[in-house]
Amino acid sequence: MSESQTLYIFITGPQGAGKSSLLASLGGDDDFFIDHELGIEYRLFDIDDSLQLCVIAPVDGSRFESLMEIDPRDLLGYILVVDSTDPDSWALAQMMLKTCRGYALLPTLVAANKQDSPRAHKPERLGEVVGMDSMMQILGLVAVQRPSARELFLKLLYTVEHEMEMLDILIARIEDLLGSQGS
Ligand SMILES: Nc1nc2c(ncn2[C@@H]2O[C@H](COP(=O)(O)OP(=O)(O)OP(=O)(O)O)[C@@H](O)[C@H]2O)c(=O)[nH]1
Ligand SMILES: [Mg+2]
Repeated sequence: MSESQTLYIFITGPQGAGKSSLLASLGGDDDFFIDHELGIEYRLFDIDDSLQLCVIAPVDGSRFESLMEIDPRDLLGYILVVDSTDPDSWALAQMMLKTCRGYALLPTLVAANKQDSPRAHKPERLGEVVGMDSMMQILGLVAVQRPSARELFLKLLYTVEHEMEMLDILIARIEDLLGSQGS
């Protein structure tokens, strides 16, 4: 019998950015868990008998033990939630992102949250400050609104899929090239 596997998406971001709101908006109460001992909040999606997707956020956003506990091979990517109304928090957000991507360089979505607020800066402005890198995208978010949360979450999954497709194309091309070079 094959063992069941859990894949992870890690949510990070400064205090009050909207991490818990995002997790809450991604489904109902039944699949949402808070583990006070481990200091994590997470949501589980049962994909089938052998696969689960766990979307996880530390209760204290400045702690990364829960990330380091995850085998990088089981990590699909990151969501950095940032308060678009609070530029003072953006430098910290940038450091948090560096910590994650230093652990494992993976697809990353920067969520410029609270776009419903009149004080919100545009996602592009946040992108200029946090800095855009490979496998990174920025998207506006209203974490307290379910459709917005869902769209953002799917966007990360599409980004992961895109990266995998790129690798498939690369492997096929290299196989071709090496094959045509003769023995
Ligand atoms: N207007 C608005 N308020 C939001 C949005 N997302 C979150 N908030 C509010 O911002 C506050 C902080 O949101 P949380 O989801 O608790 O943020 P957090 O990142 O989990 O914060 P900590 O757990 O303290 O690190 C709450 O009062 C939310 O209701 C949003 O999209 N728009
Ligand atoms: Mg929280």
